[in-house]
Amino acid sequence: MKKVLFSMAIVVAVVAISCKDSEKKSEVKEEIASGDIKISKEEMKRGSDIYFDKCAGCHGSTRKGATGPSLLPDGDGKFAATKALGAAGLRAFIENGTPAGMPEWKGVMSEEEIELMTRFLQVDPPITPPFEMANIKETWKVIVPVADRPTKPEHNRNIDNFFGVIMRDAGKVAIIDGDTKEKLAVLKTGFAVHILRTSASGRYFYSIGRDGRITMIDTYPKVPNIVAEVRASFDARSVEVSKYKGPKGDFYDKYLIAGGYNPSHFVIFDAQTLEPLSVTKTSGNACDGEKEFVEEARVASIVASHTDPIWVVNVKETGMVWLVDYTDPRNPKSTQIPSARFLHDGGWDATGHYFLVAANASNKIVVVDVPNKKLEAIIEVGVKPHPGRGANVKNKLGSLWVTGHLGENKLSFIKTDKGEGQWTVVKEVKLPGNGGGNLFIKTHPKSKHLWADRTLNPDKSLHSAVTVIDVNTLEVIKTIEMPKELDGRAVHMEYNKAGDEVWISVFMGEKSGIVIYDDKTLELKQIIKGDWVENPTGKFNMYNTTNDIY
Ligand code: DHE
Repeated sequence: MKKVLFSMAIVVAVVAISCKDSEKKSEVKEEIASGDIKISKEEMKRGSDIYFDKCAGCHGSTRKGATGPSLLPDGDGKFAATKALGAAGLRAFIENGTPAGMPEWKGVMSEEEIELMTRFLQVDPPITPPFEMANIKETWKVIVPVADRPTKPEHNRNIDNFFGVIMRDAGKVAIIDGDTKEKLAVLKTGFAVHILRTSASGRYFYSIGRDGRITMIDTYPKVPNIVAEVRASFDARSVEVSKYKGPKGDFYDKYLIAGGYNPSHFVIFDAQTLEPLSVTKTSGNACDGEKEFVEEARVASIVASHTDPIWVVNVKETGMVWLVDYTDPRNPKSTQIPSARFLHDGGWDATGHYFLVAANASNKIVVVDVPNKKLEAIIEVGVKPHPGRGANVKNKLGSLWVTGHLGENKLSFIKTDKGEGQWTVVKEVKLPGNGGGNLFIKTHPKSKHLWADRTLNPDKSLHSAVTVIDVNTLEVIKTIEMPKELDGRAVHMEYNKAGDEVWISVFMGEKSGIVIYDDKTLELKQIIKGDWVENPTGKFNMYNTTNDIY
């Protein structure tokens, strides 16, 4: 992990996770032999698990390539055949990485794992079994039926200021009272939870893991509990609720959508019970070039509109933004907007009219006019933009939406106001030191500060710190080292409801924890740590997540 060039690939590198308890992800063939290559059934299973954990994020679940090249025995006409590279060639790539952004795996993967992967990658990829409506239904469990759930909170706590915190490697989500900082529950949610979203009424947390498992957490009982579970796919990153209430109907807490990496589809559920209602495949023509048909078209971010009964579903490999109308969830109608490849994460501008999403492999931000269902703009930014949901600030330059970058040291401020300069980068800010590695930024309408992490920067002094920028002057005002009693990388900031505290995770080191800063004074307020705080990643404040405050 030294000297690596940063790209989305490294995200996978630094999050090397054991997948032992995950369910079967691919069918394992009998003994496989291809020329001189021999690999047993057990090795094939182990190779599939290593590939799922460390490689699939960039090279695609079926090895057909994504932000990284394909890894097929006979090539795909664009990239070299793995058989032609042979064990020595593959080993060179795995051990040393590439200038294009593949990280060095030597020292991260064991010698035995590297040797196995040089054989695994030379034989045909395992066949992924189907995962369709019938399979999804088999995984559906209602643990507390709706009729048995409390109709009002059984406590006097302030649910709006509850935080759901992901303990990624433990496969758990902690619910913390943001007012008192007490741990209320630590719930087993499944393999490597990726994100949480909250119900439109601000009552439930929904988690989605990299194994596609959705867990629904109720905050009304004295001790928050899991009330339903279902699995949407083998591999997933996004989940979102319906957030529209207006003349077209009341959809608060009605439907839920989950996006699949593998299979490439989205599934709509009843948001109260998690009963699956429909599955829609996202494979299709790419937005550019020769109208290439893309089978593995993974669903990246999904965000709900507050002004229309619509989810914005961003399909990575095709570069298509789907606007999915959920008024008929068993037969959803979609408008597909061609944009740019490869779509990843994004969020709303301050008006909630425009959705801005990173096309990270093409170094662009795509702007979609959601109510009018059309592409508004495509903006060139820096190398590998990674906004998270972005951040909205207002100053003398106007209303600005911000993205950071994985591959370059800069934050880009995009003007979103109508008039001159709209949809252009009006300011770029350099963070301290060199190299990219910024994953997330965050602000709050009541704050004068914008916070930025450097999680994937190789320099310890940068990845264990966060930088604070004044939103009026856009000057860097302070870089804050995480407290010495913790050890790891600082990742992902979240404000409390009042907008006067910032919570930051410290993970991937010897001593993890959650660090809370006073947003006005920038002084440390509290460290939340203990045996139950295991590699925390994303933190989601109930009120801010429900209302898309960032
Ligand atoms: Fe994430 C958001 C995909 C690695 C923590 N991540 C997202 C979203 C996508 C995504 C598509 C947007 C979801 C949405 O808004 O609907 N992330 C991926 C990957 O494919 C990738 C690169 C590699 C992988 O195989 O998972 C990846 N992500 C990471 C990490 O290494 C992080 C730091 C820790 C982890 O979970 O392994 C990480 N991703 C997060 C977090 C968010 C996220 C905390 C939500 C940010 C928010 O504020 O909304």
